[in-house]
Amino acid sequence: MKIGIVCYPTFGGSGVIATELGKALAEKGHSIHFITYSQPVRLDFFSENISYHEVAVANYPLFEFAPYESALTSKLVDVVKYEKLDILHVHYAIPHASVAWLAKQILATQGIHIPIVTTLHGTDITLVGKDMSFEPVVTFAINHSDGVTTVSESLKQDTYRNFKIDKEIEVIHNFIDLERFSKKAKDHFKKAIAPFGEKLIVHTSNFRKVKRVQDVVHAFDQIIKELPAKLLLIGDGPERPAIEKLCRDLGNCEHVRFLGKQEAIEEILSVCDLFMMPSESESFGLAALEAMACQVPVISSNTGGMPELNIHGVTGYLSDVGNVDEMSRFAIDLLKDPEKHNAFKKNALEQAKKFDIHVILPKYEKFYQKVIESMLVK
Ligand code: GMT
Repeated sequence: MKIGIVCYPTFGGSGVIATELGKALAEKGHSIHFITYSQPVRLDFFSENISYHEVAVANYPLFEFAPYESALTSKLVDVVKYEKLDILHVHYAIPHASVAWLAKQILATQGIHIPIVTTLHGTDITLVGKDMSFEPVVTFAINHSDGVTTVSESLKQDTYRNFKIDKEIEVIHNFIDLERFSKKAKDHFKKAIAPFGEKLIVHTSNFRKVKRVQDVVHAFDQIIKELPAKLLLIGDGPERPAIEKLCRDLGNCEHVRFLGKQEAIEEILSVCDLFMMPSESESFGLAALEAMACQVPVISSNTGGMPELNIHGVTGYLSDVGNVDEMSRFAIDLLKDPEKHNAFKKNALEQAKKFDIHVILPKYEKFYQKVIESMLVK
């Protein structure tokens, strides 16, 4: 198939999933066209089956806000038409789903009928999408997509709850490349960062409010009262100054390392003992899946799709959002019990295998086929 993929080309989960999906589809022989405003971060190699089309927005003194959506629409029309795409797969509803719909209308006037698949990723539904300033557009764009998927059952239910949707939604979970994300022998790194055998607790995110990184720091503060540990905070974002201030106020800065945005995250995860994800809302929790694939158990909130991934008492523990005391108790209990910890590490990997890219990829291929065929019937 010739597939166009539209996504945010950043470190965010939706961009990562879209890029990895495109790369895997290309490996299977499909012809993939990424259409984004800059090169996706994980698209860092050459493949004969992958093309990248950059969306450039013309600057003009009249524009206070650059009209990205118009530029993206025109680019989609161009790529679909000249590359003769079979299907367009857009990730994240805002603005990609409505832009794709407009491109589809323009193409229809030229006798080209392109099917649109929209994948909803989380905050496009649970946070920003339901805001009054976006809701009518999101509702319309979902209802007018030819196929809609969500990355968890929970997100599917949230979509039906928050919007008036008359479309059938298919759940296709996030996935993981287990060749890349596996436990690597990086003991020298562990020795450097935890020279006295301290336990390593890790959190990765974009440090937005929704991630509640401060809960990680508070929980960690309780953990180090019980056992020697270090906290690795990976990523960056708007809450970083507040998180740093909290460490200073709690007086635990010497045990907390801010590692910034990291590419080879699997190498760091490989030496960690526990992953924490206390998010306010989380449609799936791709970062937790990456940790689990590297045999790191997860302490998370029980929000959104987290219970579909993290199994309470098996791969880690789930607590109510904000229940920092319970999260730290679970962490201490697990880190002090080597037998249980080892069992959870193995369980985490077994659970991650259910989301192996080789299991999930055919579901997308089948879904594309179904959507294309349903268009032919019309
Ligand atoms: O978590 C973020 O803030 C990034 C966001 C995105 O859209 O890039 O991630 C969402 O999509 C990921 C991939 O499908 C999911 O694994 C994350 O759980 C989801 N984030 C939230 O729902 C907060």
